[in-house]
Amino acid sequence: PENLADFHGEMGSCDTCHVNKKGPTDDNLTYENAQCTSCHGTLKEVAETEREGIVSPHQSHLIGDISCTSCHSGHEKSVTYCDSCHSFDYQMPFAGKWEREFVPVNADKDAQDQAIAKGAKETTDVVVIGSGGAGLAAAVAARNSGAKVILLEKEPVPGGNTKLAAGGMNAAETKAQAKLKIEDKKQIMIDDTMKGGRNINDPELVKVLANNSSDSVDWLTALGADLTDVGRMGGASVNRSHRPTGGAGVGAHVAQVLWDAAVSKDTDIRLNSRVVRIIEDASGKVTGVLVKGTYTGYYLINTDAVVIATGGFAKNNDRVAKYDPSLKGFKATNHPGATGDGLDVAELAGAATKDLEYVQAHPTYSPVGGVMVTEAVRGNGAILVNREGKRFVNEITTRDKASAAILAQKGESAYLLFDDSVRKSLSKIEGYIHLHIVNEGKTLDELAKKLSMPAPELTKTLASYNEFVKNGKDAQFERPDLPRQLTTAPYYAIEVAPAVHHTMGGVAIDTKAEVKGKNGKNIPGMFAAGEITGGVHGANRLGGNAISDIVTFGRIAGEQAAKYAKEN
Ligand code: FAD
Ligand code: MEZ
Repeated sequence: PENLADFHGEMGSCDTCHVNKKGPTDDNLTYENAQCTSCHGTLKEVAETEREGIVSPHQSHLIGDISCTSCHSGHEKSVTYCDSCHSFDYQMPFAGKWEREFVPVNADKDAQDQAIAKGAKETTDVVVIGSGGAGLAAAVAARNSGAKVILLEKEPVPGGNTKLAAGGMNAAETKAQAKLKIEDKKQIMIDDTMKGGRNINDPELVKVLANNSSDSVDWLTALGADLTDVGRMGGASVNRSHRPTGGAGVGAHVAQVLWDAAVSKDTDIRLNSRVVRIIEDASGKVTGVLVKGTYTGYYLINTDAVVIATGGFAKNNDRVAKYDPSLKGFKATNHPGATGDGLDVAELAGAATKDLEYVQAHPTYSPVGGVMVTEAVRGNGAILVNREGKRFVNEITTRDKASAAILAQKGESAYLLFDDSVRKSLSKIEGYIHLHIVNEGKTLDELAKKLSMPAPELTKTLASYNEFVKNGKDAQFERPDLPRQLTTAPYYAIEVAPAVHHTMGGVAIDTKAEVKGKNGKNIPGMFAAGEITGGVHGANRLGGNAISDIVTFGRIAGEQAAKYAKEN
């Protein structure tokens, strides 16, 4: 047999997997996945049978109930979804290689036109496109406002980039900050955001971001989130990045909380469902969306309003390089769906865009692990050293500056260096240890030897850095926050290099998340939120501001879309 379907076919007939011979009845493959688990057990049960010590493919940071068919495709070669970021050597039956080709949204125009001509079989109040944090927050908010919502996600797994977010969610004047006696002001968050964005941000959007940030933390907390650990991110004047107790990754947690809320509110969520066109009437008002279901093909949904929450395009290097040629060939920290389809769909429907030329590299990506190493490691005290064992930059400067400084070092990479006290301060680090990307030395000399670095130079660097911490002043690079001396063995180092991380530009919106048209007028019924939009972050986003952005503007977009649907 060539694939799982042939293999199962030898044991039974098509009804081993399908409810009828015609194949799948929905794009979530609800029936088919239930058949997998009825024979093989749940993901958790399968994980329990795996060897200890391996990175389990059945236990991960992915959210929701991950479908077996995300990897084990029936009629094609199976692929390891994790390989879209990492590179694991899993032994999987009938395995193929992870490969993706970007298919433009308007590639199949004739078939699309035919599906539109057939008309819609269903009608809803609000369609949300994308199941990342912005889309899920919009769906929950729209459901709370009484709207009927269909949420469409093109990937087989939900959560977009949101599920990968690590370091935290920025918010000012929060209860958690007050408890930790951190003095912060919304105005300082506004000032930091504008400065980090080189002052080209839309100031009205930045005000909405900062002024609603603590409300958004409260909103998530009321849904069950734990955002009580507060740390520092690059470019921030104070500690305002909120994450779960102990320093666990913020994104998988927030995405899971929003997912659970959306599911509990009976949102109609459809995976493997790519929106390829937004339909408007002759006056330019939104009337529907055209969907390509991976299994069910093209179909039309009539809707009063649409929320575009399709994220950015950092994983699409051709598109990135078009806007910033210096990033050609760079790896990306993003999930495989961050290709920019939503931008194409919005532009084809007349949306205006802004700031597309600003693409951000994250300074600390591990090329070995295929994973971004969170800024929170530096925020909690790690330093950056080059191959000569020397520091070369203020480690918590903004990302554009830190990335440029790393690229200027020999080998165009550097080492993120920390001690056991930093490890203990941030549970996210355990994930990097689990992925085998961390070098460890019982002494600094041992670590230097492992890294082929001059030990005396590394020792001198640490001694002078620890002296700066003691004196409360970094006399070398003016690092503003010096959380702890690095004196507790063992010592650790991760090789890091910049990778494309965030696309600041996108669809132009106003403070109500309404999309502005190329003609200068808002497009009736079209809303957008999250990384698909431009204007909030200016030329350079501050770490921690995206999760804040997607929750605040996601909620606004959902509420406004529901209100619009009720009134129209
Ligand atoms: P996403 O979460 O990317 O969701 C968009 C969804 O839309 C995707 O699932 C995508 O598949 C889907 N989609 C796209 N096109 C279509 C289509 N045509 N039809 C249907 N579906 C479609 N920010 C912070 O503030 N703090 C952090 O700690 C942090 N850490 C990060 C770590 C990593 C590794 C990465 C990659 C990013 C991090 N960010 C962080 C940035 C932040 O996670 C993202 O900017 C944010 O989550 C984007 O949310 P979103 O909902 O706009 O988009
Ligand atoms: O906002 C981000 O992208 C972020 C904080 C990432 C990280 O380093 O954790």
